[in-house]
Amino acid sequence: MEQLSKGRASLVGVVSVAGALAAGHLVAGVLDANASPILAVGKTAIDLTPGPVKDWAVATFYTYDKLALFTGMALVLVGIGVAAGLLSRRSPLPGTIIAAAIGVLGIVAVMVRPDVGQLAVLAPVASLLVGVGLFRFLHRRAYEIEDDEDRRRFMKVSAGVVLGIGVAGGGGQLLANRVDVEGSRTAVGDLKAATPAPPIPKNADFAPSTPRFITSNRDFYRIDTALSVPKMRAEDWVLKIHGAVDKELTLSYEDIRSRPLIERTVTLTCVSNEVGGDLISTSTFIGVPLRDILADAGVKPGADQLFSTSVDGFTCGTPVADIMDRGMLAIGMNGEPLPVEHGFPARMVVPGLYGYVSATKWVVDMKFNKFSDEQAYWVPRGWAQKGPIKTESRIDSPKGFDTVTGKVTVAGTAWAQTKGIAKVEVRADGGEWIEAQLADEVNLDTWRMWKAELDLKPGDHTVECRATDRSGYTQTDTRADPAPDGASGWHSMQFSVR
Ligand SMILES: Nc1nc2c(c(=O)[nH]1)N[C@H]1C(S)=C(S)[C@@H](COP(=O)(O)O)O[C@H]1N2
Ligand SMILES: [Mo]
Repeated sequence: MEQLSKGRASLVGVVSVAGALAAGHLVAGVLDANASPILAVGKTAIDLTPGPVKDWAVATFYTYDKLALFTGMALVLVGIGVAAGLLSRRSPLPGTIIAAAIGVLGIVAVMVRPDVGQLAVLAPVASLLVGVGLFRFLHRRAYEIEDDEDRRRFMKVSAGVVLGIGVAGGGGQLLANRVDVEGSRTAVGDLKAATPAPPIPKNADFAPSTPRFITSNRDFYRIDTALSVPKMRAEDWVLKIHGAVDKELTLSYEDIRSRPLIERTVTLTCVSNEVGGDLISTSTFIGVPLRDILADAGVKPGADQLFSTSVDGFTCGTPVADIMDRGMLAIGMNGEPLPVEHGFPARMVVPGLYGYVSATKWVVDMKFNKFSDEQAYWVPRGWAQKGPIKTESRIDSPKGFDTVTGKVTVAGTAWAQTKGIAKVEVRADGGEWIEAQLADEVNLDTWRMWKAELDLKPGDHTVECRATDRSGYTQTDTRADPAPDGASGWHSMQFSVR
């Protein structure tokens, strides 16, 4: 045969790419789930994504940006497979070189990750060997086709290989999931605080015009760079506290759980939240004040940053003053152990600071140093080193472009964590500001719901809101994008009255 048909050449390329990934995924499943070349390539892609693209992805897909990432990766990989095949219609050499080059990239991608052990490099090595071997094997089979008999045999062999890929990939996935983190959560059981949070008053929200005051664990917003949720059992968790301290500490889950637990109702907010966005939720967290734990370590006076690291290598820099004032090591949310996506076994919570500078999930390492010594994950990516939450408010109803009849109740949410909300005002069509009625205040670290009745004539209207916090500051109308230190501006909503 002179050269392979385009279809057969593409098939050889795509099947080889799939085989390489499946082999790596299987080996990673045995050794270390985080070493899977699929995850390593994806995580490296996330880490290298320029800030604005990442913001756009978060804004567009919210937490589904991972699905988009995987879909994009799949399309790119199929494209590479097709290209490798088409370039190799006469000789297997171009495809072999491409397969080897991608394999080497995979090895590098795994080696530069801080969160995988040294053996993990065997996963992309398996990918490289299987990718190159499979490509050459299938290419030869395809090249040797001379009659219908050969053709049938080639299709059979290809089908067998695809089946093998499915088994290897699925097996790798099963092995990766064998860490029984849900079993560990169940074994922890319900968490009871020695010092419970005061009960939430019935008039703390205006649901269904506003969200419920407490967000259920299932509905709590989720933002993280983790492609696959880190799976760590409580019994395997250790927290290391070191750096500028008098005494290094290594704490187990039991060490934390056996302390007198406290409960605090806190509203968490993401710095990526747009004006009017929903990357904000409220929960009653259970845990231990960090101040108490750190008393045993003795933080040296020169340290101004708590540099924390999660089991998957995310890092976060928090001012020591805020940690000592109100930082918490949380192990539970709303009476349950933390859900796995929200940081089981343990995370940090510091009211008043955006999540990226305060709320490390799956936290395993706390180091004390100076802000000038070391930058945490988002800082070199264009976000501010300090991230206090801005006083903001949001209209929750009516929804945009709703048609309402009769008197209009405008309702929403306002927040100014650590300061508290003193007043919310609403105005229609640029007219007079009207003071809204506030729901019961729960504490200064949580959001506060509001509502106002407006008498509006039939037709189209635009309503705006603005909050004033207890320090006397009224939220600015100056619009700012989320980057570098949080969005600002008045939220507005357009709707019609009939
Ligand atoms: N390990 C880890 N912790 C993390 C992050 C992350 O990417 N990895 N993201 C932070 C950000 S940006 C926010 S807003 C909060 C969100 O916490 P949640 O997902 O529980 O709502 O987690 C913080 N903690
Ligand atoms: Mo965030």
